[in-house]
Amino acid sequence: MSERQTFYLTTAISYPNGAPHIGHAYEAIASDAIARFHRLEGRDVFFLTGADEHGIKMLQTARREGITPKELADRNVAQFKAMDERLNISFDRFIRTSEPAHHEACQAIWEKMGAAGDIYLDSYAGWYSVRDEAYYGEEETTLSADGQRLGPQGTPVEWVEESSYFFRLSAYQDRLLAHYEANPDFIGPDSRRNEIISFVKSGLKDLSISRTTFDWGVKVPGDEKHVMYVWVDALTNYITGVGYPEEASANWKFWPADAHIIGKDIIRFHAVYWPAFLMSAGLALPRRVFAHGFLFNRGEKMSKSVGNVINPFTLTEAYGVDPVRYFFLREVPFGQDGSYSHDAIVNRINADLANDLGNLAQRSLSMIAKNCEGRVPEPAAFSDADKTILAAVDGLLAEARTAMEGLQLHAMLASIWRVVADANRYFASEEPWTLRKTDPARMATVLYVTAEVVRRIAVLIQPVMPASGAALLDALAVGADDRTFAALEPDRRLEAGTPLPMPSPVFPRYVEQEE
Ligand code: ME8
Repeated sequence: MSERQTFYLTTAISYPNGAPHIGHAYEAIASDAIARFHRLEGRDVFFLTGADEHGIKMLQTARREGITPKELADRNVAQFKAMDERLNISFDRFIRTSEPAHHEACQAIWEKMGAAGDIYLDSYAGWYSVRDEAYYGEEETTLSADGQRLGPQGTPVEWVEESSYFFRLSAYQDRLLAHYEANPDFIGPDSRRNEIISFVKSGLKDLSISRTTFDWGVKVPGDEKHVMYVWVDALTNYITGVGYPEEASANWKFWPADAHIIGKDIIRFHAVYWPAFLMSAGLALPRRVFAHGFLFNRGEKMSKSVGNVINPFTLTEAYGVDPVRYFFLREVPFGQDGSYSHDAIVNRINADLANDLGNLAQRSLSMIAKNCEGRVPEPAAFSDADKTILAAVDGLLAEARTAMEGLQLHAMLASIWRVVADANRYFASEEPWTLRKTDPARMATVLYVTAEVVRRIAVLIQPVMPASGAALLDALAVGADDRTFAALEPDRRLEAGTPLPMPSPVFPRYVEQEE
């Protein structure tokens, strides 16, 4: 038997210096939908997420709160894990950079880069932003009205001088550009790819990769006064996560990653530094780095029940987990910025979920319960209208695959809902409630076709709405083994005569709370 194809997906690892916010939830949801999609394809998926616990930012927050950075991390990591659980995030491993195995991996990759001649000791002086954990050239900084020097992200910078190890990033400029050229999908979306190419073309300076002013981090092997720059440590999580440096470990087969999903603010670290480190260490490069956009609350007042603080917990409490997952992935073109508001979320819930898909399922299934002895009806020969809607729904898997290939999650959902709309028009124009009296055999066929459309759509929405997809499949008595994309092969249809449970609505309307 041939090995199943592997698929390795990662999120960024979050800074646990505060509670998780909507941006973290968004990244987790999108990545989870991608991981679930590939599992439904039958692939051997490894999905990594985690926490980035080192660096001066953690140290400073901990000091302010009068606790150790480890205590701070422990407290917030529990919140991140609770968020993942709430959002139904199906990660295979939650990595923490404070784990000993991770320290070992960082030291191993450091030694490889050193052995390649890419690390040297010097001293560093420059404009440092604590907030960004990055040094900037003078030309990248500006002076604010009150005389504060600011980095390119608008954060305060200060002049810092210290002894530091450097990574010979300048030596990788041509190799990086050649890699971008040869692998057009390496960086996505295209706007980010162009941004990175022009950044690299403008010239790369060697990178300061150690610090001596604090010790909360991974020690530099052989020179323990230094801890590694937090980004060397953070990026390495992607290989620690699959067993590095033990290349004999069972999970190393997953490397290189198929996709690193990150936000647009950290694309440079992932598309420039990380591949250079990997080249230096003689390791394979990830196949793709994809930057999603930022989410903003457009300042619209959310409803009272949601409260003023819009965090992932209050949001899912108010609207439900699957509707929130659907909203973010449908509303925001993946790779672009997006915004959310109470009205926009309620509109998606009521229009797309309750009215379009919810009603289609509930109306057809309750007619079957009442008029077909609660069994999948026996269809007669298909009319042209039946064939047209079946062809449309049969074609969705191919469309979803194409969309997923480009990580266009919103396009996948748009295709599915285009067919949901077609199916509603089909149902309305066939009028099965009239056929009940005039032509019961034809009614049975229309209900069969509609139920088959619902089955296929239920399979396809599982990556985005796992619980709702499962509930629809339960309502159609689809067995646990028949819920993958293999069940969407052209010859697979609902089996007539299968007894069905009493249907209950899967997508309730959102009703405004009395204020
Ligand atoms: O950057 N909308 O951690 P982090 C969407 N530890 N995404 C957002 C967002 C928003 N408003 N705000 C942040 C770090 N993000 C590093 C990563 S990876 C080796 C190390 C995204 O907690 C952000 O772009 O600040 C990043 O991908 C993720 O949330 C974690 O951000």
